[in-house]
Amino acid sequence: MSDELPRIPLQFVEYPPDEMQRRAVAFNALLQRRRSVRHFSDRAVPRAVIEHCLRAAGSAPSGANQQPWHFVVVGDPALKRRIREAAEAEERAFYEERASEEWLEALAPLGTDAEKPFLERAPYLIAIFAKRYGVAPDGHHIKHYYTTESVGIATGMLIAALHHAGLATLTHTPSPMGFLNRLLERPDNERPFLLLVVGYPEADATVPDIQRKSLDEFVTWR
Ligand code: IYR
Repeated sequence: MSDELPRIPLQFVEYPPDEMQRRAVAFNALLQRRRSVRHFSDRAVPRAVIEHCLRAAGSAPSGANQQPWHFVVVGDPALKRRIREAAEAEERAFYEERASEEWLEALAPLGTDAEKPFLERAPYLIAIFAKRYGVAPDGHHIKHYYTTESVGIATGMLIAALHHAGLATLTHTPSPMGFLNRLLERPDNERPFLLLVVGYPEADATVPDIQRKSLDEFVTWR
């Protein structure tokens, strides 16, 4: 007996070249407006929008289609507060002791510090976990392939979907993030990958005046 799945027709949409060009230009313009935001409003965000963006993220390609991710959406104020407290404790240790001079110098232009009020203020925190291995119903472990790549792609798609929907995000990586397993009651096979802060920006939010590399700085054609 073959383990191969039945096959179905591909649902592919082809655009004429001029429309393809317009779409590529428009999508780039959209993504170029995305910025990591650190000043969040406490305005509520419709849960259904988050759900659709998560569905989009869940469509990401993954190693052997194992979809080795789990997303915990935190809207509960008490839980957000506990996450903030735990994250700030790690961040204080990072900024005061753990970070090398070189790392602190790299971060200095961004003006970040150990204070993370946005973790309480933003309406949603999405904790993203990478499943290092799967667990079958009988308890045996299922090896996962390309877990980091897969979860990274899904996270990128989630960030793009949220931005496209009109929401601001911040990729936050308190290090280490083990406290997320404890606070969010996630099992040992799940490794915290990233904490995504989601909401509207504060009306007077500012961002550092960064520059993005130009195409010829990061692309080679052969
Ligand atoms: N996790 C810390 C430090 C930090 C590290 C990098 I690399 C950044 O791009 C930004 C911050 C923090 O969140 O402040």
